[in-house]
Amino acid sequence: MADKHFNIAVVGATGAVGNTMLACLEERNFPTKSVRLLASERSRGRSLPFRGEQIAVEVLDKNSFEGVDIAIFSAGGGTSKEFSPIAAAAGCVVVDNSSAWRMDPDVPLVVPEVNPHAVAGYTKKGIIANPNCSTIQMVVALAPLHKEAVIERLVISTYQAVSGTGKKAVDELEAQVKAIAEGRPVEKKVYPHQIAYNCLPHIDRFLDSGYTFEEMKMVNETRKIMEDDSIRVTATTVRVPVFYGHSESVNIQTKKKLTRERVWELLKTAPGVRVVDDPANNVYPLAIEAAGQDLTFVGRVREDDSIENGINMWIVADNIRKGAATNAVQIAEILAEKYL
Ligand code: 25A
Ligand code: L14
Repeated sequence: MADKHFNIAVVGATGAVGNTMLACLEERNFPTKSVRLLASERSRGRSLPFRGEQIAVEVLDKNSFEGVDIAIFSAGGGTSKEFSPIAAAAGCVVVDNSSAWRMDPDVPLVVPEVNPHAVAGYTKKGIIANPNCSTIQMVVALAPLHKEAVIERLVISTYQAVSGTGKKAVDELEAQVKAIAEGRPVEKKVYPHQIAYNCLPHIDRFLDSGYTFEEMKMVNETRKIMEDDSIRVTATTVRVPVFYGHSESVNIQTKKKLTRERVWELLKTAPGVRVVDDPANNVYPLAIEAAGQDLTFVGRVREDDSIENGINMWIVADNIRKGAATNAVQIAEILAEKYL
């Protein structure tokens, strides 16, 4: 792609994820010709820095995509549902971070370390979906194990940071911690319960089954990205008072036996993974250390002798970076290098 350069639009540029998308485009030296920043009416008049320049934020409308090659969306499901088809009709390829298109059979759901070939399917609707943050980091770590030993079942518990809900939730946790320290009453607007010094077994809406949408994303998206509908998955997703970085405890049952040493070996050469696993020295992945990084960190690898061919591990990544912005920019890189 040495001489090809692209007109890029970032929709939801002023949000937590949108902002980080700009940082990723800059850090990774994405070959941009121009960058257009789009957001809602609330952001009118703002500008954001990109490569040493201030770029004015424009209010998103149906004419925003003229001349744009790739539009990266992170403005929520409603905005994506309405504007992705408009952007695609204007001839640009959409990389969408919302949940709106992920399970559409005509929209590829891509994690570049796992199923980069799926990008080719973008031609059907002009849209590529970026998976849910918890799913992305998990499949990065699981794909090499699945390839070697065939994963049959996953039992997942997550410990998810408030930044997944956006800036307003980061502000809420901060304000609650401060209020408690100063002996003032706790105010809650974003979550139905106090999140400071608490754990909420509740992410996204509840379904009649008793599961949450977030839990079902982990079931359905994992199968779609790993291209194997036979993998059985059950998840409990939990919000914890952490600002950045999702942690996950994953119990894995495989068809073929994997030893702890073999898992380490497979993960040490896996793209996008860093093994952090020296428990004797108190070394294991931590959310505060993953924050700001693009890799997925894996540790606490153990054989689970309570089942046949079981492995336990602890998987941590920055939910705003690998869980959202980094993964979306990596998809745009594949488009730029191979398809546009
Ligand atoms: O549908 P989903 O997938 O479930 O996603 C829902 C929400 O989740 C976040 C994202 O929030 C999204 O809105 N999100 C999605 N995927 C995520 C992921 N993988 C994810 N978060 C983490 N990981 P967000 O806060 O990060 O970003 C929101 C951005 O979208 C812009 N936006 C919203 N509606 C829009 C729109 N842009 C165009 N058209 C629309 N209709 C939004 O811009 C933001 O950039 P903004 O202008 O609405 O907000 C700009 C500034 O204003 C502050 N603000 C927000 N709400 C209010 C507010 N200020 C005052 N009052 C408010 N009510 C914000 O802090 C921001 O700085
Ligand atoms: O990408 O943590 O589907 O509140 C929706 C809810 C991202 C995170 C998605 C949260 C998400 C989110």
